[in-house]
Amino acid sequence: MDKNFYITTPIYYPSAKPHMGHAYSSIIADFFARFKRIQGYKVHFLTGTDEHGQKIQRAAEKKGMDPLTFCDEISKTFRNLSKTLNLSNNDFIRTTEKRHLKSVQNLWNILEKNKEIYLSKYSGWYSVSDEAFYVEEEIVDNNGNKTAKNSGSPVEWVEEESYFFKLSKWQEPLLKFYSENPNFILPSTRKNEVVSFVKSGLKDLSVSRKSFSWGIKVPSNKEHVIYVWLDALTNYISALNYPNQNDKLYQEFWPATIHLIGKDILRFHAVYWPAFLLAANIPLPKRVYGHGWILSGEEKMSKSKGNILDPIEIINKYGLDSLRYYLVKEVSFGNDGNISKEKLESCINSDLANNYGNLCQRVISFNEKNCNLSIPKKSLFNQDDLKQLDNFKNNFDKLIGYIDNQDLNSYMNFIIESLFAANKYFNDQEPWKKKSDLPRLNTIVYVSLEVLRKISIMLYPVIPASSLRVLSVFNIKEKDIKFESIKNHEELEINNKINKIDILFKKIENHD
Ligand code: ME8
Repeated sequence: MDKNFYITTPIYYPSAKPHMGHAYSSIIADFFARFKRIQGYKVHFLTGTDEHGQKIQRAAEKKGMDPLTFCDEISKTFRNLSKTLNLSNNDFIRTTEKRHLKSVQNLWNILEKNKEIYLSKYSGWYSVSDEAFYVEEEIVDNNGNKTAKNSGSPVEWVEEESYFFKLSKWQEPLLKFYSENPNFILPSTRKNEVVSFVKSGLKDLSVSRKSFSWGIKVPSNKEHVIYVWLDALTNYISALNYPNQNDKLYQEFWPATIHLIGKDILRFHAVYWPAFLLAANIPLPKRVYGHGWILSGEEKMSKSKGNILDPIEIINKYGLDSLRYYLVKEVSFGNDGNISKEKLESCINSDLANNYGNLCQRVISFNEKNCNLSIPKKSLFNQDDLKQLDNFKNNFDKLIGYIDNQDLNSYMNFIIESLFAANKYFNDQEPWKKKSDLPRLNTIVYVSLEVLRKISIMLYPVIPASSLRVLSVFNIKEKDIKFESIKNHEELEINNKINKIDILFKKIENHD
């Protein structure tokens, strides 16, 4: 079995500070990376910033800065956000780095050598905000203001000499690839959009620009800079030291297991990127998952719309794990989702404080009073006990399947139901009435602690810091977490000491 797992986020434009949408993609990618690590995989998790192109050049000009200084500054805020979000990324790539430049120019040379690129002239619509070319049918005219239909971004007319990539030639091979690899594009509703776009006919793609200079130069013609998407997409292999295909990282992790992106950039990842790779004889990634948008009201949250919710502000007020939990659990993965302070507060109260926090607090304080903060000596498990414990073992393969199919919501529902069941079990068993039957009291506490351990392991990818706090009750360290261990009923060693824990999640009493 392939035990390597390579996951990437989009590399974000440092044209403005990061917002909740960026945090969302990164947190979800982190969830998968952490899950796969505790499942025993060797994981490479990449994120970074996409720093070339006209959009960045203009943003820098607006601030009166040279583009690199501008990028240095804002890229740093994305790097800091990775830390604030407690991302476990192995690398952070910037497209202004030398390793990337070398990789992009090499890919370009191969495409040119393979006669996949030719010089001609582009005339058509271009959106600087999307860094995308559009055909007439993709444009709407609102009283003379022309915008792209799908994104609403303004477009401008461009006419200039340009290199073209022979995208049209790859239409049939791409369709064949999609049909042979039905899970390459997910969710499947989005796959249908891509397939019909490709079926409707692919035109050759302009892959260089001449009218500005902020980018990677075409090696054979320094008047042109390479189209920012050809530049940006290559980050996924330049971070693995491409063009050195014998490099250990490249060998271990290419092709990528999953490119996690927002649905706005699916065409670039599911059409252009595989076409570039096919043309250069490089293996294709295994999956592209286009998740939905975080909306602000009914609209996409975006820098250009100015309706952003600052993740830092939310984290400062509610804590990181509350935000991580909300985004993983409350957004139906693959679809658009909403975040508001009210919804976040109600989620913190019902799931984190009243369910997880409550189980943790009551079992540990009961243990303190009755079992002297140690793992009690259990006796034989009865049917009620086994029902709690077996649940994890019996559903183990199903849970792994949820993750491998990116069915986050089923995974989360399982956790929530298990938490309810564990709280109910503790209530129904009434260990406080069993003081004259210590073997039974001890067994109930043992089972409850085991379930708390299992659920905390399941929650590790979602809320790593809080999960680690609970696991530290049992002296379990991060490096020792094994997902597989949720199958075992007797991991906790009798008589081992356990540690007390402060309130995990405070209930939010009233709005301000
Ligand atoms: O497109 N909801 O960068 P970008 C959910 N540099 N996710 C959102 C979002 C929202 N409201 N807004 C942004 C680029 N995102 C290119 C990518 S990759 C080779 C180059 C997330 O800064 C989502 O993942 O505009 C989306 O695809 C990405 O940020 C776009 O970030």
